Amino acid sequence: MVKALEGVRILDFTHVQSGPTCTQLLGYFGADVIKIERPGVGDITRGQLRDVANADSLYFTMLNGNKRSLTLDSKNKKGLEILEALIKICDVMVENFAPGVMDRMGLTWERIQELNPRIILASIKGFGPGPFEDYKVYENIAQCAGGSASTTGFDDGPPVVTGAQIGDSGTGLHLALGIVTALFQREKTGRGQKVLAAMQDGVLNLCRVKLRDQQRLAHGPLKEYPQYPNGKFGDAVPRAGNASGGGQPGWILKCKGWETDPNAYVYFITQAQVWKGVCEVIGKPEWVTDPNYATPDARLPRLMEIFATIEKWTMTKTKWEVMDAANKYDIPCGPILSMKEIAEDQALRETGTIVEVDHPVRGRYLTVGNPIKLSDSVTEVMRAPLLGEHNDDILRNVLKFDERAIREAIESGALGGATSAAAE
Ligand code: CAO
Repeated sequence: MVKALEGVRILDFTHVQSGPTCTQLLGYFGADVIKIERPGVGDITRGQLRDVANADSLYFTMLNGNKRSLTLDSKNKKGLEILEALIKICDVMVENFAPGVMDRMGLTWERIQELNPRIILASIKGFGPGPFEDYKVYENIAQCAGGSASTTGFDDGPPVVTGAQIGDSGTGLHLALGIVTALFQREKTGRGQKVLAAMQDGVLNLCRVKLRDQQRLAHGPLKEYPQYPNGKFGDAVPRAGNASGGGQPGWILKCKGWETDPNAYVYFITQAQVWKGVCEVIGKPEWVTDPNYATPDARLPRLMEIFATIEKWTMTKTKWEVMDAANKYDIPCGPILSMKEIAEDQALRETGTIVEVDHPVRGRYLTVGNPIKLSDSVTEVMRAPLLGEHNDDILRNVLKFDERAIREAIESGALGGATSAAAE
């Protein structure tokens, strides 16, 4: 079966998390991803948070599946020559270096276009054009600058960052969409273009409901926020704890075993359409007609009291029992799943969302497969490459170098020392 992006060749000059998530996703869809790494060290994540001595870390292996690795010193004359030869035959070049790094390598947009006018140059930066454009950025900085941290956490506590990597992996996703869109446009124009995804912009895009609330605030209190009706609203959107961002009030409630299990909780939603069911399942049928509870508007000022009552019921059941009982009434609710529970989840494995992969050095590991399912393009998750594992393969089969050219490349030091072919 032909894969969606088969025939698309990606020059992957990314590192750490944001860029690699983007190119891994393109690899899942069938693109040929050639990852360029600095000889000797490679992507810095290979050695970060190591759990198995001398083996590439999970940080690296879970972000770099479905890629080939070529070690290349871009500051070596021959190395730059090889890089430029690859630019000529690739459809997309992806990078997430600090601002100015590509220009310092001599790879300006003008030079890249000169080499290949059809190429798409896709970049992740921390900030878009403006006062901070030259700054380096990591995940949590983007969460703070994009509006997520100021709106996450509880009202009486400090701003909080979220475990979901919305700055890195979130921006990687944005960039992937930009790339396939540019490829689609190239079908009509024949030209490449630059694609930029700034991490601050990506986080803000995911926080757009909070910018919505910022504007609503000018017209009165945010009635679905826990601050209403007793707390105070300032001039900026406050942290809303676990309140739902939409029109259906929700909160996280304790379940049976919460005293010892930190994840014995459930997210419970009191959506207007299922209010009757909520009243029945928690044993409060009188609330269906009681004017203090019967309508969404009547409930808004007493949401916390309502959730406290619902919690008395959820605390008598496990999160799975709550989910089961609530869904019988079509009441949406979410068990708080630990990473241990997710890692062991059979259904997620069956759909390929969690995949177990073999690795020659570290042994078997779990990774997240393709979260986007296409009916006509099956994802096969392949292990991450060893550093420089495909040096020979790429010179020989992609760049079509003959024996002499390969020898010259090796002798120039562009690929690093003899040890850079780590796969041997
Ligand atoms: N051969 C030779 N040199 C190479 C090379 C190669 N194959 N690959 C990289 N380098 C060099 C670069 O040329 C650069 O050198 P100069 O500064 O001398 O020009 C150097 O490595 C460092 O690049 P960098 O500044 O991008 O790396 P850093 O570790 O200092 O910063 C990061 C990392 C992530 C903060 C920065 O790259 C950045 O802000 N990127 C954009 C935003 C982003 O993606 N952030 C998310 C990262 S994931 O949390």
